[in-house]
Amino acid sequence: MGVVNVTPDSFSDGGRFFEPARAVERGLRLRDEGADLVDVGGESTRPGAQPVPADDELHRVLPVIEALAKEGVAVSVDTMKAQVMRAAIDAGCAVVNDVYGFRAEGAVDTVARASVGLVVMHMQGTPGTMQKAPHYDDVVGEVTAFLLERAQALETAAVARERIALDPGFGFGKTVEHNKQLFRALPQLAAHGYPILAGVSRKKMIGDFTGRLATERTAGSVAAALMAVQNGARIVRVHDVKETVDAINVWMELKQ
Ligand code: HH2
Repeated sequence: MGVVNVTPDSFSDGGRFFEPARAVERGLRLRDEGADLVDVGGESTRPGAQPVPADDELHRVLPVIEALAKEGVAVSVDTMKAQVMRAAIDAGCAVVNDVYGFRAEGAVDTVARASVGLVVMHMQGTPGTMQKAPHYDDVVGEVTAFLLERAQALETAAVARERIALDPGFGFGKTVEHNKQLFRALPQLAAHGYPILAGVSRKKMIGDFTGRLATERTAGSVAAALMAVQNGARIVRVHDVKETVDAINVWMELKQ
């Protein structure tokens, strides 16, 4: 999954793809570099980010989704809002990626009526406050229980199990230690049978391990994506598609 942030303030590429034409160009390029899915978002969820009104978010993402879908690109929309989900589905997106785990009012009903794929992510708190003091008694147990509960809520609303992927939400209300524990527990999470998505690309954790700025974290991010796949992730959400695809292809050829 390649990332296209149609935002002025995303943490690693804010402003670079805010113009619709540049966002579309970016999406096409990521597809050509080997992304099976292009994730279009209009609201930054970086720590401290402020919410964006639904109308503004729609104005940002809809033209980009429409143009990419018309070009045959499989598009996911990265949103927490039912209104945006509905419009994005009508505009041709194939997957709804919700960092809020379909807890917003109307979200479950909206996606239950469609046939798109769904990514359920775990977040403790909200982007505005989530990194202030993340706390868990048992991070792996609590995140797993949350994800299974949300998958169950979708299935109760008649969403087929095959449509659902789960994501522990690296960096969303988690310390580096929480992220490490979740990363090592990916095989256990995958054992529940849902495809797992992992998003670690350019995140603070990579910066902590390498001492690099967000724009210089490609090699660290590729290493983490490759390890996520080895730990059972079926989808990796990345900014650097070409490098990640190369790494995964080399690993697939050389592994036993
Ligand atoms: N991370 C970000 C955004 N959306 N979705 C899923 N499913 N998993 C993630 O880990 C994830 C996500 C944050 O990254 P980015 O989009 O680059 O930054 P920003 O939120 O600042 O736009």
